[in-house]
Amino acid sequence: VTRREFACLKPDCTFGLTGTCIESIDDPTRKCPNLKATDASSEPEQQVGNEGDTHPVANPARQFPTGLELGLNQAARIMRSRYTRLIGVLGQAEAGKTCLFTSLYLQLTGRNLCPKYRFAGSETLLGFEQRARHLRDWTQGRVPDQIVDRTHLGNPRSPAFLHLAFHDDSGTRHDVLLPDLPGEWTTRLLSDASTAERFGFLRRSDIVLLALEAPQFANRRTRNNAITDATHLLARLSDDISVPRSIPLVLAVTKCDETDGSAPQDVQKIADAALNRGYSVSTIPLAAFPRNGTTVPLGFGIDALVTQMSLPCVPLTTDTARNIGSASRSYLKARGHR
Ligand SMILES: Nc1nc2c(ncn2[C@@H]2O[C@H](COP(=O)(O)OP(=O)(O)OP(=O)(O)O)[C@@H](O)[C@H]2O)c(=O)[nH]1
Ligand SMILES: [Mg+2]
Repeated sequence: VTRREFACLKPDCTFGLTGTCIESIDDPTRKCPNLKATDASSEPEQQVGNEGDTHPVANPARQFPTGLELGLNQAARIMRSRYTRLIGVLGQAEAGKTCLFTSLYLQLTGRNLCPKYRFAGSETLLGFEQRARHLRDWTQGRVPDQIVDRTHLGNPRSPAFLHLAFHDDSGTRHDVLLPDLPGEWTTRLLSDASTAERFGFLRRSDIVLLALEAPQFANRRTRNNAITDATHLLARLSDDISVPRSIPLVLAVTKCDETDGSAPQDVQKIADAALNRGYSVSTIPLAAFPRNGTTVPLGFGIDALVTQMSLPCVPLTTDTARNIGSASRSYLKARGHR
């Protein structure tokens, strides 16, 4: 029996996804009273959404997903049923994480990435549509000031995932799970290492995106803070969350419409810091929703992001990794490909 066939009744425990027991019980599959086997025959259907995700439903009657978001157990269910890439994301409030995912969804469903990538479905269609609703009011080509709502979780202590499936031009289907976390989680992680455990699912992810705001790195007033915070975040990632070196990091540099479509030079310091810690790292300049008056196209860089999500072992042209080859090999080995 593999660890993914278990789910814990404790709301904060992510064992179902991470294999880590919140109470550090030795051999939890045998000794933890809260851990329940969740094979197809015994797993009770869960409410989709964060609330109640880790509690079994008292009424065993079949419940249908709301399509808004997936909790840890539903994410684990998808990962069990087919090969799915888990995309880890970290980034402070307003970094542009939700906009990135919304743009990814709109680019795929709007057939803007065809013929290279085609939308193949989502188990969280309503969740994406809910995030995109302000954009539906987009009038006369003007981007609304508030593009998406700030992210709040139904259960503030448990991550929520969006699901997206797409085909590449060879016809291969890719499923990805995207955790849309509130920026407060990252901010809190910086000040309080004891919150690292709720990011435990990152240890099982296929790549980890660090959302860094280009204007913060370009502006002289904010540059030093941005560098300090991002470097500190890397330290938390490796020392406190213990993200394995085999998981590639992607510096998702958001709002690059404000920096002429390229990542500010100082972002390279973060790439170097990641390399020094033994990670392979790529940098992707992005502009999910460029401000009016810029020449950078809508969804700038999203195609590169999709490539990185679907082929994490292929270095991009903006790749800064010196050791991506060996990292990719160990990544593939860890995922059982080679
Ligand atoms: N210039 C520019 N601004 C953007 C872009 N994408 C997002 N923004 C702005 O950044 C704001 C915050 O974006 P969100 O996606 O909500 O940020 P977030 O990281 O999800 O924030 P939290 O949910 O609070 O953690 C948006 O309301 C936009 O005003 C972009 O491509 N260019
Ligand atoms: Mg958000």
